[in-house]
Amino acid sequence: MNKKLGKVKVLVVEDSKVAIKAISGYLEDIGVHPLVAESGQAAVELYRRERPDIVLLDIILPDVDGYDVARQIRKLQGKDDWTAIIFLTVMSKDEDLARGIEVGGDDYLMKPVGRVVVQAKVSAMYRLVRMQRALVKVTEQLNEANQELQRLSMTDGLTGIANRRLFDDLLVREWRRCARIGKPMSVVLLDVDYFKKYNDRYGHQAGDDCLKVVAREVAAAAPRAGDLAARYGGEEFVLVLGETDEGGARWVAERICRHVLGLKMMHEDSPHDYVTVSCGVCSVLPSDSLAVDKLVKTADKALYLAKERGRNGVAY
Ligand code: GH3
Ligand code: MG
Ligand code: MG
Ligand code: MG
Ligand code: MG
Repeated sequence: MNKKLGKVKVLVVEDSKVAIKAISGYLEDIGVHPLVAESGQAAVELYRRERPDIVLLDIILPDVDGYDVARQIRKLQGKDDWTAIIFLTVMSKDEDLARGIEVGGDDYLMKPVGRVVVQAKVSAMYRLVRMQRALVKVTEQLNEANQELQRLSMTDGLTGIANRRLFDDLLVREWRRCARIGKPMSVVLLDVDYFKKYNDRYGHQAGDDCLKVVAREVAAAAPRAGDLAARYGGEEFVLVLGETDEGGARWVAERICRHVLGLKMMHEDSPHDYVTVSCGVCSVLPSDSLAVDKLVKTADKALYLAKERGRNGVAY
């Protein structure tokens, strides 16, 4: 007896008692205890309840015909419980077979059919069922891996917040959204002050840790759906603030400056004694005639101004 087949769930759909007895006998021989349905309706019910691996399907039945049963099974099955359908019938015309395949059959056997053929066909079909399930599993794993890659491709490795790529993407989307609803939007560019000196004095590792802390502050300032906090590059961060005018953006930027200073991360080579950030703010009412990159360029100019004015502050 083939031990593997002991687990196979086979549904025999057959209205002739004699045929049921014969086919069941062949299956029992190889360790399969079949479910039996004697009408099309009973077959669909049993399929729904038991989700068999293989259906041996007669065509001429007392109620609906086997073609219809096959169609209903194909409609009912999910993508991860594929069932093999083997027609087993006296209908011997080429067209009958073609129709069986067309409605979702995987094989077509003509009665009378002997023990050896039934057993071999069930074995072969079960091999296919297992392969199909393995394929579904691998596909699921691939999908998960893909999603993770997708997530990683948009995440900054050091700080865990969004990276430049996601920023570029979201900026344009937010621009279009705000243009559509006629609301202003803002960009805040942030840059850690005297960060080269910070690295020089405390080391690159401490510099990395400092960037992680600043990133957390920046991210906390972007909690709404249309907001995004991203690492723009190096020790620079950027905030996209949807539906936010200049007043709102300045308020957010000033709060970040206060919070970062309030963290009191020692920076002995800064005139502020602690790590600080400078911010450049730009707000616009997006429209077709205005280019989206103007927003970042203008915020960058404002940032330069904030640096000139002594850092640890906001310019616009
Ligand atoms: P300013 O106040 O004008 O912004 O001066 P700054 O020193 O912060 O600016 P500058 O552009 O001269 O130096 C930026 C420094 O940031 C230099 C670079 O080594 C450092 N940096 C960039 N990315 C990283 C990083 O991922 N980790 C660490 N530790 N340092 C970084
Ligand atoms: Mg029949
Ligand atoms: Mg910089
Ligand atoms: Mg600089
Ligand atoms: Mg800097």
